[in-house]
Amino acid sequence: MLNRRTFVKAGLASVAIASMPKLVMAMSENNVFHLTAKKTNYALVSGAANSELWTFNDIVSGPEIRVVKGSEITVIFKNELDEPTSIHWHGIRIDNKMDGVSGLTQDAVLPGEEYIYTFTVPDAGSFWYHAHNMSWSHVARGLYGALIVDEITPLFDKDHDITLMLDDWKLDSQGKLDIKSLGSLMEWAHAGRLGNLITVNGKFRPEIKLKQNENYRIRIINVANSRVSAFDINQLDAKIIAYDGQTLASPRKINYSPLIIGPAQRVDLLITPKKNEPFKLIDLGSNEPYEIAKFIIKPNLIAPPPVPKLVPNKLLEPDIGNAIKQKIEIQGGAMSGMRAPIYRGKRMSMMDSMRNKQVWALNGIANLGENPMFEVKRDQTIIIDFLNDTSFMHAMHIHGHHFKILSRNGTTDNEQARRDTFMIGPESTTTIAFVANNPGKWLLHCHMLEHASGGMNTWFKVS
Ligand SMILES: [Cu+2]
Repeated sequence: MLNRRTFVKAGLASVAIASMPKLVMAMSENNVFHLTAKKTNYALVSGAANSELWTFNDIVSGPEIRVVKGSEITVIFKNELDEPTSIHWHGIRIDNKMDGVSGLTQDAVLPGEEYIYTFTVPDAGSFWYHAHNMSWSHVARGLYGALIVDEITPLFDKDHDITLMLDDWKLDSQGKLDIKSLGSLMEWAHAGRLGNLITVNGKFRPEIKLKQNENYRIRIINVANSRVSAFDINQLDAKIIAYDGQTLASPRKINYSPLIIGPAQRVDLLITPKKNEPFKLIDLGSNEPYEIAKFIIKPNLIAPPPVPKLVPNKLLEPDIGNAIKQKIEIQGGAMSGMRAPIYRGKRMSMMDSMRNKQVWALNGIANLGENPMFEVKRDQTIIIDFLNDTSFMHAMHIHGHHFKILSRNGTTDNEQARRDTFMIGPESTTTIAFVANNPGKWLLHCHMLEHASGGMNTWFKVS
């Protein structure tokens, strides 16, 4: 039986430790970038056979796109794969036409074709881009990259601003990406696709070099299909700078552990190594602690410089008193008593639900219908009450907007964080609010990609 530990051992036995896996920067001229989706042979475990991955520009963790807040960027996308695909710019409060959702805001880009995305990035922060056509397969194969928007005056210089994209790969007994299990009903109806190798920027357990007594912004982006990561950040003496690309007013120490970073979520940490001692980034989200990376500290006997003053983005404050309300019940999956959902306008039989792998639903409906789940007038505040009536945790993502988390399980949320993706546990409730100020057709779905394709996916309209 192959398990995570086998790979950890194989990895350690066969490889020299990977060095600092800095992301490759996307080259641009006047903010024009080129991304080409293609097949790439890549050994995920050193010494193992190559896997056929699908990547942007042949790079595992696609090239990092880095731009300044407020700029307009153009991405010339070419699809050199055999399947249609598209690119979604996760967390960007974007012009709806450019959101990249195949089947809702655009048709998928056919093999051999080109598509041009042009949009403005209104917020400084940590974002990412990924395929949004059959994403359960395309993202699992490697179609993603970081999109980092700098403040007009960057708070940290490039040596002190580090992006770590965490991915979770499912490898077969040869150490190659397990393609056969992609799309299995087992994965779709349970906790999604869970792998056995976690990489950082495409490398297994890298070493990251930091200098003692200097301030670092560490941007953690969870790009896994479904794995929920968790970290004891107090053990790292870290503070939170930002959630999902939205910078806080000041660095925040948390008084709980672990900090959960679910699929598609981002957390920026402030880390200032005080001691000349290495430390590890340990993922506590699995059954056993999993070492993800090791920080190596170079001695540096200076007094730590002051932490730069954080600059939050300007987001509209929800008008709670005049809000409209919507309830969303998350249903289905294994171990649930859900009645077969409505799919493409018809109530399915249980057999059809399994056959179509539509085993999840939002308010009784699996996947996108012709009509939106709800419609909001532009600039209206909406409060959404989510009830998770399933046996699994979910990562609910809203396109085109950031929301405020008002309460969880009836208790006011202390942090009132602005996010684009929130985690909700089994049999739990969460209430969020946002000003629907971005017109268009927007997706609302679980970012555990098997759950989304399996039905936990809907859309709403801002008119
Ligand atoms: Cu889910």
